Amino acid sequence: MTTFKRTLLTMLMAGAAPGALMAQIVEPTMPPEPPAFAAQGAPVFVPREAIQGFRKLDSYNEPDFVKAFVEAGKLPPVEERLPAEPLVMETANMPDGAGVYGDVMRHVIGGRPEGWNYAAGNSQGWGGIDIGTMECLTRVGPLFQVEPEDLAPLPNLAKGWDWSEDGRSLTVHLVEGAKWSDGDPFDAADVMFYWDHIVQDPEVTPLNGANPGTFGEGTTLTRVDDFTVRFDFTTERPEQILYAMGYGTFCPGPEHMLRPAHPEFSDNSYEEFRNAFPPDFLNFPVMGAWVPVEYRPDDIVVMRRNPYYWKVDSDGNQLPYLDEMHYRLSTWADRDIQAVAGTGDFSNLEQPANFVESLRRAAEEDAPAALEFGPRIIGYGLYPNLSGNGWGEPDERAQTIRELNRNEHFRKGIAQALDRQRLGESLVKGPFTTPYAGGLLPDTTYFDRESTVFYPYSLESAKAHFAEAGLEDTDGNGILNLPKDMGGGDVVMTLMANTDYGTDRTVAEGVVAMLQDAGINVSLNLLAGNDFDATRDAGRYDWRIQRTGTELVTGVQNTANLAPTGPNTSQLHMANAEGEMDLLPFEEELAQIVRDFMSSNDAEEKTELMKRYQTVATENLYGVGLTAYPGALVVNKRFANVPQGTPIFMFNWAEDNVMRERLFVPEDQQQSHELHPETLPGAPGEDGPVTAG
Ligand code: BQZ
Repeated sequence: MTTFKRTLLTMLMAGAAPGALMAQIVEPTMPPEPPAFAAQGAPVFVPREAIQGFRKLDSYNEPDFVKAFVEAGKLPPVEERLPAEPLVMETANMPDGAGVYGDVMRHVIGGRPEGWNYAAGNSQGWGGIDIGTMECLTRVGPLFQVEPEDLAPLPNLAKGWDWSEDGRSLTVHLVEGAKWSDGDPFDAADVMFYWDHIVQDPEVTPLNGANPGTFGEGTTLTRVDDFTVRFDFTTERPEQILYAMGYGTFCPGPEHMLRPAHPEFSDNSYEEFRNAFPPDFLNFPVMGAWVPVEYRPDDIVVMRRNPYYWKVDSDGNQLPYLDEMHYRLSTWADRDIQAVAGTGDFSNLEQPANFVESLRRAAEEDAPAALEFGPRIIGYGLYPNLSGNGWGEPDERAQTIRELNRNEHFRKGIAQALDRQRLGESLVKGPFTTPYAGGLLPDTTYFDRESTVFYPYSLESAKAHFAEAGLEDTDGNGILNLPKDMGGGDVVMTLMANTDYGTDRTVAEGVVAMLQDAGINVSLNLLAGNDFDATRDAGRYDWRIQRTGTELVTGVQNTANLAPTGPNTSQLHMANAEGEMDLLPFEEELAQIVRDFMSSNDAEEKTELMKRYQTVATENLYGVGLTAYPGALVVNKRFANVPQGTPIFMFNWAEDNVMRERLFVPEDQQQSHELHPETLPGAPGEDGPVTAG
C-alpha cells in the first residue's frame, strides 16, 4: 500500500466522516519537482590523503617578521613551536599551489561576540570567527571534495584512531607536541576536561550544543596517556562518532584557562564561568590559525596569526599564509553588499533578497569578487514546540498551543494553510526557490523524493484539519476558537524569528499572513540571533522559523539532532525540568531510526533508514518545511587557492570548507589593509598584539 493510501486510511480510521473529509481534505503528494538549477561549480573529487597528512619535514619556514620575534628571544624557533609531526597540507591539492605570506581577509558579520568561552556556550559572533579559533578532533568542512568511496572525517587534533577488534572501543591518537597560541602544550588534559566538565556537566551547554546524546548512549571517554584517549561504546563500531568528533561538537577549549574558572574548581557560579572571558579579554589562547587581539564593540574584531599554529604546507611553510583577519560587526545583508562591492572579502550569499543585485554586479567586467552558486542546500522550516510536559515552563496559553502542536491535524492544518510556492517567490523570483516538505533537503545525499510526504497548499483542507483538531470560529470573528475544554478562546500562537536575517523576517511575515487567512492568530516574536538561540534552547517558544542545520543536509553531521534521541538533542522537544520526556509515538519511532542510523555501518541499511526517517518526519510534520534554495560563495578575486565548487554549506560552512589557512594573496595583489602589521598576539588577557622590538 503506498504511503499516500495509508495516510488516507489513517485519517478515515480516526473517525473522520468519509464524505466530509473526502470533500475537503486534500491528500498529501510527493513534493513538487524543483526547478532546474545547476550548481555553477563542481568540486574536484580526491581521496582524503591528497588533501593532508601528518609527517615530519626536513625544514620549516615562517614569515620574516616572525623571525624577528625569535631573534629577539620572544619566541622559540619555529621547529620548537611545531609538533613533532605537524599536520601537512599538500600543496599538490592547492588550486594555486604553495602560497606567500601577507595580507588580511576582511570578513563582515551579522553576529555579536558574547565572549571566548565556546565550551560554556559563548557565541563568538559566527561568520567564521569560532570556525577559525576552534579546532576539533576531526575536520569535516573540506569533505565536499572527498571521493564518495573515501568519505569519512579528516584527522585534525586527532591525528589517527584505531578500532578495537570487537568495534566496542576507539583509541584516538592526538597530535603530539602541538601548543595553544600562548605556548601551553595541547594534550589529553584539554580533551578530558572538555568531556568530563563540559559535555558531561548538565549545567553547561557548549556552543553548538554537544551533550552526552551527541556521542551515542552510554559512550564513555578515558585518558590512556598524554596523547591518547579511548572512547568505549555500547554498540559495535559506531563510525558516526567520527563526525561528532568534528565541528561544532568536539572542539576542546584550553584547560589551563577554563579549569580555574569552572565552578567545580573555583567559587564561580555557572553564569560567572560562562562570562569569564568576555570579548575584550584579548589574546585568548586558541588552537586555530588566528588569535583575537582587538575588539571594538559593534565595530570590529581583529585577529593576528597564531605563531604556534601546528599546520604547515608540504614545502614546510608554517600556515596560515594570511597574517590578519578582520570581522567587522555589521549585518549579514551588509556582508553580501560589501563582498560584492569589494570593501569586504568574503560572503556566504544566503539571503535571496541579495541574489539578483549580487549576480548583476559580479557579472561586470571589473567586478572585484567571484561569485559561484552551489547546490540547493539552504532551507527554511517552521518548527513546533512538541513538549506537553513543561519544557520551557509554558503559561496556560502556551500550554494550550503545545497540546494543539501535538495534534497531527493541527500540524497538517498549519502545513496546508501555507502556500510555499508563494513564500519562496516572496524572497526572490526565478529558478532559485522550491517548496520544501521538511526533513532532509532536496539535492542532498540521503534525500528520496518517493519517501517524502508533501501536504500541498489548500485553505479548505487546512480548515478541515483544524476542524478535526476541534477548532471552530464559534464567535465569528474570523479567528478559530479553542474547544470548550481548552477554554474556548481564540487560537493565539507566537512565532519566533531571528532578526539578524531579512530572510527570516520575510518568511515569518508571510507565514503570519497566511495563517491569519486560515483563522490562526499569530503574534511575531522577533529576536536578535543570540537571544533567538537562547530562547529556542530554553524551549520558550510555540513555533519558530529557522534555517535548516547540517543534519538535514548530510544526515551524518549532528545526527543526534534529527530526533529526540536524548533529553536535550532535539530543538523541537527536550526534557522538562525533572528530566522527563513525553514523546509522541512517531517521535519514538524517529528516535529509534536515528539511533539505528548512528550505530549502523552498512551503507544500504543507512540509506533505507533515512528513507524511513524521511517518510515518518514529513508525514507527521516533525517541522513544516517551507522553502529551499541554493547559496553562492562570494570571495574577493585577489585570494588564491579557493577550491572549485566550494558549497557555502554542507558538512560545515564555507569558512571551514575553503580551508582559509591555505588561502593567500599573490604579492603583487596584496593590499595594505592590515591594522597591526608585523605584530603577534600578546599574553592571554593582555591588551592588544605585541611587536618584536
Ligand atoms: C556562516 C556561519 C558560520 C548558527 C550562524 C548564525 C547563528 C546560528 C549559524 C553563515 C552564520 C552565517 O550562521 O549566517 O553564513 O557564516 O555563521 O558560523 O545563523 O545564529 O546559531 O547555527 O551557523
